[in-house]
Amino acid sequence: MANAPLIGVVMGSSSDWDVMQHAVAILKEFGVAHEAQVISAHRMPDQMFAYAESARARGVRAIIAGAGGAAHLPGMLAAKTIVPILGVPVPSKYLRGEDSLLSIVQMPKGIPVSTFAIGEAGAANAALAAIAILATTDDKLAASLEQFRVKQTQIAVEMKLPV
Ligand code: RP5
Repeated sequence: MANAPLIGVVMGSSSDWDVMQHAVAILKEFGVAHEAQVISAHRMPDQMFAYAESARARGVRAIIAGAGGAAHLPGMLAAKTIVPILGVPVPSKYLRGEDSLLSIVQMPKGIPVSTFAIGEAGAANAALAAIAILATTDDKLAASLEQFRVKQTQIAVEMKLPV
């Protein structure tokens, strides 16, 4: 059970991977046990419900869900589980992800989905937020997150301009 996934990363299509890999990269960097798979809300509704219904009992503490277009995956997962859902709007072909963003962020009252920026930054930040959730009860992970911030600050402080 030591390697049972604490964070689930799901996406509506393999075409979302270019964006969602940035969430997985952060989870790997912090050594957080995770799983990643395609679950399409409209093409795999039964599997989507089964995933959401079993997540909490399997020990999953947060689910990062990315989708594009009429992006109902995060909201429908949230409808079926109390495990926190972190929604990532994936850029879409015609509306550049503004459709994805609005689909995910505009949840009606009662079923929350935490919504992140469109694209790569959103995927990475969703993973950092998932880690922050785990860090509330994991001091080692909290220290790693603090260290990540320190390193990031150092990089910004050392930035040089070509002038
Ligand atoms: C959504 O439709 C997926 O999340 C993806 O962003 C988008 C396009 O899917 P594909 O046609 O590339 O499979 O369900």
